[in-house]
Amino acid sequence: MELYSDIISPPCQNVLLVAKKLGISLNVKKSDIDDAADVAALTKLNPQHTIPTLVDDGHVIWESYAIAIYLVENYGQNDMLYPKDPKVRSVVNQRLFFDIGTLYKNVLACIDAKIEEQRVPEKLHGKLQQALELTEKFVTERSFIAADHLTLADIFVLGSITALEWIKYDLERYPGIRAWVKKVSAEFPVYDDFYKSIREGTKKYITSHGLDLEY
Ligand SMILES: N[C@@H](CCC(=O)N[C@@H](CS)C(=O)NCC(=O)O)C(=O)O
Repeated sequence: MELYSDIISPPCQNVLLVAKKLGISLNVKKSDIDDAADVAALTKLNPQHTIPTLVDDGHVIWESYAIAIYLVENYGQNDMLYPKDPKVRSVVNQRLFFDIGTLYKNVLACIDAKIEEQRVPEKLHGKLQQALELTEKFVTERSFIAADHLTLADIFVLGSITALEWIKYDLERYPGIRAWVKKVSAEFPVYDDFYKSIREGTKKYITSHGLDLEY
């Protein structure tokens, strides 16, 4: 299975972590979204030319949440990451849709503003704060964000929280999130190395693109 990916992209990080949890080895093809040749090659597979894009024996799928669900449903030895029980799954889905539509959306808006305007406007800051307050509530209601064990929702929300480093966001006010980050990352024996590669890749990207960002 090939995954077109770049470690600095949170949606790619999420899919890579899901694959690690499932014990799937992916043939990772590094795809630079700023490189015309890479974008042209990707566009042949995915008209939306987004990473991550997965190719499984000719079957092409993109959108990280859809890829993650596909991997669990096809290759998971059990349904732990995406439970089949409708009530449990509905909570996982709620958190996943909260991530794509609210949390990650606001994290990304803040990162874009920081890159383009060197500052995060008050209004965006407020929206991010509201999303983080909800996240704090979710991670303290149960052992994990959607169930009493790790699910896809933990992996995706972890990606959004990790991305806050782009804007050097201080999580001091969110002790629940900080404790949950430790618990979720401890679920991955390779997490420290994985995190190191995110940091190194992101630093390289910031330098090579001449971005005025402290990271
Ligand atoms: N909702 C998509 C977002 C994917 C996405 O926008 N990825 C960015 C990199 S983080 C990308 O490929 N941008 C290039 C483009 O849109 O052409 C997902 O979760 O997979």
